[in-house]
Amino acid sequence: MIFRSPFPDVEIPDVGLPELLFGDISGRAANPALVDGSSGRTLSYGELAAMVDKVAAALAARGVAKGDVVGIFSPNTPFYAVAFHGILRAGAAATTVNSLYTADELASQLRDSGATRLFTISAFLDRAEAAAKAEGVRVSEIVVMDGAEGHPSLADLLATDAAPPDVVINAETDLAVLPYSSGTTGRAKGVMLTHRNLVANILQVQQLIDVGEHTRVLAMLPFFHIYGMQVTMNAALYAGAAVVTMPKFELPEFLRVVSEHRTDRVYIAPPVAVALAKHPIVDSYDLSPMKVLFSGAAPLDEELAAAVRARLGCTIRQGYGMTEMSPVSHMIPDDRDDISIGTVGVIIPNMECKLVDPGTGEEVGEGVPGELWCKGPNVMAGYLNNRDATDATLDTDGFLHTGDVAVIDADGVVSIVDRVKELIKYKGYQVPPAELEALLLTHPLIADAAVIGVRDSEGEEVPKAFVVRQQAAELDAAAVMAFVAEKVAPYKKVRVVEFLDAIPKSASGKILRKDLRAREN
Ligand code: 4UU
Repeated sequence: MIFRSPFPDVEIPDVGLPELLFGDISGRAANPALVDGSSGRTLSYGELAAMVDKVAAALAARGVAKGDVVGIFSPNTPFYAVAFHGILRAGAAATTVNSLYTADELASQLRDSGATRLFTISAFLDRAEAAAKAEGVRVSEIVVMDGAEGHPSLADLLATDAAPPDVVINAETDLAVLPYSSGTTGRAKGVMLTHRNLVANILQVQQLIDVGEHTRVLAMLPFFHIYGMQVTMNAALYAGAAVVTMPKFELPEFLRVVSEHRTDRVYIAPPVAVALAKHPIVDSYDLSPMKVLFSGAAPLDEELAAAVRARLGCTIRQGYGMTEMSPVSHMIPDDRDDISIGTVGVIIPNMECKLVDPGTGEEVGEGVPGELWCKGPNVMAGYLNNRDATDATLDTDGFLHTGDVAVIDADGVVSIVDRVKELIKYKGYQVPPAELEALLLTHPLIADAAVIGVRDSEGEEVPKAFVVRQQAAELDAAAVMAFVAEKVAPYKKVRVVEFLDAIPKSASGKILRKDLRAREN
């Protein structure tokens, strides 16, 4: 049984993303496009579009062309958007890197994506330089946006007299971005999203949300992650909103920016809702400008959301998506107060879904949980250089197998109820168990290891490692956690350790994660 969107299809024009966003800004050239939440420094739409052209021209003059990949390793600032759209405007694809990555994690993504240039900021230059020197990394130049000795700065790129290159984007086939996601299994992989994928998703959500030139969006979620990139940056710029950037989440600064910059649409992941519901300092700020609080990237607890609504008097909405879907497939439209905030709402236009029993492979109907499969113009082209992973995720009918278990009710409202994939989400960030398992196995005193997500006392999902010690080895939980913490971004840390005599495995040697999960209940 196919479930369709309750909305009619929207038309997806055959244009590249920069063309969609900046092709006709004549009516809004003087309006604010990006505002630095810390300094208040503002780029108007006219300035942004001109800078994007300059960066594209400078990159083209340096030999960057269609088919190339350029990395961005930076926190959210207005200049992130300049670099991002300059890269796409030059015909290259942007691979966006998590700001918390260690030099080794950064090197892996640069190597795998084949990036030849990297944009960063001076505060991240140590990690960027170390990664650029790593074996197999092809980065030949690091642009330090705010400037650093021995590297070109963004100002240097903007000083070019060259005209923007005459690249013809084939929206259907040309890659726009290569964010990394582990998908349903294994390590992080490059997700090939075309211009059409990104353009489609922006237009698919547009009529479900009240975002326009009157809107001020808070962009605290990182632009490197698909949610920040597409929902808070690109969809907002398409609509002509002002995007107020924050480099990271800190509660007092977040509250100050909402109140002083009067952001009326605020995008968050669920842990921020916990702070908004409970923290005493919330009362010290005037949060009345915040009209809509939108949550995604992990399950939002309905009671928690209701507590935030009661305390702050704002409208709460939820969306569901996945990097591989550019990212949105379901959301609660702005005007649907009747839909429970504990659900992810309805199927967005141009998409269809199936629910499939993970045990039997049979399609199920209303009211019965099944793995959610989705199809639409926003679904990725595949994983970079990884045919097997692509084939395991995207079927021959074009349905993406999400690895999430959902239920759909008689009104077409969808709830996410479980996950059948390995992926762990810590505060909305992806933690791929396969990566931690491989790292644990490099420890000389560890014979075998498996990692799953468990709930901590606050209900937050955290990575737990099951570890088999080498014979007679002395190794305690603290040592295991310290070993991992030293090598990975902080959000990937193992937070619980249990020692076992053996890791449960199938005959073919696959870790039986469901047996490990069953031990937890
Ligand atoms: C339960 O996290 C994302 C995308 C987030 C997003 C998308 C559209 C947020 C708001 C929005 O409007 O992408 P990934 O690739 O990092 O992680 C995808 C996974 C999903 O497969 C699911 O397991 O993150 C989980 N997830 C959710 N789970 C994402 N959103 C939700 C949600 N409820 N609302």
